[in-house]
Amino acid sequence: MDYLKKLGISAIWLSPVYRSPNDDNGYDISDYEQIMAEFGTMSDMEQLIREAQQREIKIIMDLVVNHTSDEHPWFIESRSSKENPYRDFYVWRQESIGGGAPNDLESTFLGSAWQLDELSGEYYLHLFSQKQPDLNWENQNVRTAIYNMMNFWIDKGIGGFRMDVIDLVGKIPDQKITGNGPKLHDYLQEMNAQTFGGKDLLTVGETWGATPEIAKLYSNPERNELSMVFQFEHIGLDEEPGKSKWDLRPLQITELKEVFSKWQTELGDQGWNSLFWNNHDLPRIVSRWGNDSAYRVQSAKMLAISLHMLKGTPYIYQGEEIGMTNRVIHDITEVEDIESKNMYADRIQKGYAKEDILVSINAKGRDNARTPMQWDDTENAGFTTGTPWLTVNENYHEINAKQALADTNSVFYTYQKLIKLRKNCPLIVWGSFELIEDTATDVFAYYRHYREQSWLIVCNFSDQEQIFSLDKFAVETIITNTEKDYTELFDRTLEPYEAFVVDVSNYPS
Ligand code: TEU
Repeated sequence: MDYLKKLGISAIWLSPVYRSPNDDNGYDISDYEQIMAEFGTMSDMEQLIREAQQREIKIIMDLVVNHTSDEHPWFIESRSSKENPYRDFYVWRQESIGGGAPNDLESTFLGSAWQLDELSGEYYLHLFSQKQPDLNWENQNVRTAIYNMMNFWIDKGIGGFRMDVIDLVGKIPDQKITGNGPKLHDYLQEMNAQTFGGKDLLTVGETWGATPEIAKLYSNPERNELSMVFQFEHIGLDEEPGKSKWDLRPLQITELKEVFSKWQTELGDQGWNSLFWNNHDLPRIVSRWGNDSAYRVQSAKMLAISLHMLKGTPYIYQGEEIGMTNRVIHDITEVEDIESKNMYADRIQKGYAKEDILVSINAKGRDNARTPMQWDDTENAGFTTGTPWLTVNENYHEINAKQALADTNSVFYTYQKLIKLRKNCPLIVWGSFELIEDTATDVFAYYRHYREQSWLIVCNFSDQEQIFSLDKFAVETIITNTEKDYTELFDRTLEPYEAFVVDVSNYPS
């Protein structure tokens, strides 16, 4: 906690820590009001919240309410008979007229989204694993039970909620509508009124299907829904269009610039975005769009600067702040994640070569980023004296928090400085965004303008030198990943992954 305080963050989003049989790393909850035994007890949790409060850090809980575990008492009751009062807590349907599943909806983790329950002969819906039955949000009793549970946590002093796949809760499975269903925003307004509304709490919706227009529905303060959204448009840019996340193609920086620019400008004053490169579902950014060998430190800093100078609320995934890299896997037996395991089995069956599937998993698998935090160079990187869930990345001897803290040039201090700048500079929070279009393809350059102030941000996204030229002088260097002087901006050669931010305001003399 003191390490995070030193980094300067204001809140911690915890992935789910509730009781769970761990079919999907805690995203399958069997008791919302108990802590997973592996993590500790409720009194440990209360201590965590207290200790965080003392350091002015808020604890954001992961709210997973599209589905529960099939081991949740509600589901155990629900499947016990058609007459049970909890039957309608979940989405049960009869087989289709021709026999078999009610329709061809598919699970995110592959295969049919419908599972036959032998006892009643009916099918239940699971948009994720078979052990994650979907709750029936059309049932008012379900919504009330969820709001009561949220209030239980609010009363404990948490700082808000990250809402797992919240865009799915308005689904109409019979019409094959999953995301952005017609009642979604009514539900969120109801939730807001009955739980966090009017309180000093942060709420962020995980909304894979959000466009800027949809993001405004969630996050326009006048609508009383959420504080902000996670939208994922930039995240799919290295995938073959129309195929899956496993079908890879190289990232085009031009497209990345277009997507960022669109989100920076289109929300206007009517919505709020979050800023992130990676999370527990995504590969580590330095391995993905940076360079985790020769230019690890340089590219990690560049990626940090390019993102943290944008408008929105930045999120840092544990270890990103020290430039942690993807773990390399050599065989499917090293993988725990249900998504990768199911995809592997599916593709083997379809005749793909094992090596090709492993290339996809090493690029995009969720376990890439889920290895333990690298604290120091002792056994298990100082993370545990027990056996960790996943083995520690073997590079922990070189990359760890202790080493980063000792090196004033480390990635850590770039993040620390960026966080401090944001807290002190209204320009970063509120300034307007202007893309500079006339640059080399791999250079992302933009202005932020606020009142009479203008900052210029220039980032080289490639491992090659690039030319950047502007007929202007800078009055001050704000942050950079080099030792250079940036007064003169005309015809500059950028090093691989160079990044700098300078004040280019024309102050009245
Ligand atoms: O993720 C939503 C989701 O759709 C992911 O499965 C995502 O599609 C995938 O990781 C990208 O390939 C949330 C959680 O963040 C994830 O960890 C859970 O597995 C999922 O919901 C189910 O609760």
